[in-house]
Amino acid sequence: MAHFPDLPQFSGFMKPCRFEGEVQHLEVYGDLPKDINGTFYRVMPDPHLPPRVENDPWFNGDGNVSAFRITHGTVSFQQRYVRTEKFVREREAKQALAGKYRNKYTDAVEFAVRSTANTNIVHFNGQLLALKEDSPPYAMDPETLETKGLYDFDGQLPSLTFTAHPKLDPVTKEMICFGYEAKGEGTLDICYYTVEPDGRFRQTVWLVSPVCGLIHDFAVTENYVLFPVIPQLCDIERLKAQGEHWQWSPETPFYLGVLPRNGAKSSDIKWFTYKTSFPGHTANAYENERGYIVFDLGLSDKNVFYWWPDAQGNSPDPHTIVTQLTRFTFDPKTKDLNLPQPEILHPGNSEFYRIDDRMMSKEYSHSYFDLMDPSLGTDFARIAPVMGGGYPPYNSLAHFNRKTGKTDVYFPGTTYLVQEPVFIPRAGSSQEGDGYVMALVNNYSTMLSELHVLDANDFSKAKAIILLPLRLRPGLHGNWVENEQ
Ligand code: V55
Ligand code: FE
Repeated sequence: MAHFPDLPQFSGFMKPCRFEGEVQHLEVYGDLPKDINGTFYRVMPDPHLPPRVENDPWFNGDGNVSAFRITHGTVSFQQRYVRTEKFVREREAKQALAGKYRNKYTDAVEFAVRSTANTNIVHFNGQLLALKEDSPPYAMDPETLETKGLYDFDGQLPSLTFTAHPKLDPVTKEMICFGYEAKGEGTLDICYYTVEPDGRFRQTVWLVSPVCGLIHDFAVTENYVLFPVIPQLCDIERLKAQGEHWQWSPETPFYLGVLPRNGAKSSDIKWFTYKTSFPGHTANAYENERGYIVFDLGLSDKNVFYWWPDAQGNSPDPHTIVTQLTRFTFDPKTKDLNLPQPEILHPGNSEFYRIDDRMMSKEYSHSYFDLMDPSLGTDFARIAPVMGGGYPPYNSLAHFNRKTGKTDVYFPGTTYLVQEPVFIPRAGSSQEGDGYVMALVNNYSTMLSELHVLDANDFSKAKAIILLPLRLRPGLHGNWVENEQ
């Protein structure tokens, strides 16, 4: 096939970008603070060739990494695809060879590793790790974005998989990780592991999940790790029959695995349950003064991944899906494994929660996230024809302050949607929430991308708007890396 399918996920703003290269001196409007010095790395699923499977979901595109380097008020941009085995072999073959999302039984050739490296890009121990949760990381050079290769931590990686959401401890600098389907597709095995700042593995604990569910994000407190299982289940027989990797299971509760963070044995895991729900991205978790776990995450009562329906083919109308920032507070030592009723921290339809990362695992008050609030005035009639589809849209950035209960909202305008924010600490300040918030913004009137920079304490307007001469496809995750790192 010589072009992308005429489907929402390949149309309008969702048309694959596929650009590699650099642009120096991006246009800057407003006042870009001179004390922002570092690089914003982010990754988007961006199919480099038309897919083998026509209705291929957004989640299956090839990882294309963008780097925005900011120094003393100037910005340069670079973008490069991760040279995964899939990318390299397909480029040589001049056609897609990998088949369905996470189903090797639909491939044209046999791959050693099927990673698309499209979900997150994390800086650890001097290299960038491009992550897809079905595989080990790919390592990249932070300066050149050259792919160094598949990275198994010099042979230490015990799991076939590595989460797209590892946590970096701001104090010990260790990386806390896990893999699920860790002994192969359809397996119940979870592997929990932590890596010292110099790359040495410190501990590995093998766990067994009650169901073969999707464990996308997780959370870490001072003394525990939490594994929220999405009731989207994998079945190896369905894979062999060339079916979908995931199927929504309305009979399956929301399982939350709770494991001591250090020195645990496999049998120490406790599986708490709550009514069938969709746990989205986590904001943070910590232990309160009573020793209870406080766990903040996005929670929906519907199947957020509506493109993977249940066994009967049912899935919700995307317009009816709402995710809310939700707080579970519970005693990790209790024998009652039913989670108590959670509290809704913010009523809006939100996702992509970020915090001041220095507060990871600690009691905190500030979170920053994407919000969809149609009452803000988005001109849907105007943008709908060029929006494309297959992903959940958000029209504003929110700053929620738990201490005051107040939310500030940044609305970039009637023809814009936003991507995931990142928090940038102000140089020289250690106070939580003192800094900037940055996010890529899709401009549907120019059909180009913009980087909007806000003062974290003033969401009334952007401090600076950085224009790209390009349209970047909606991405998943990114991170800010200070120059001295
Ligand atoms: C997610 C994203 C993925 C994936 C599994 O956002 C879960 C959640 C971009 O790929 O493969
Ligand atoms: Fe994610």
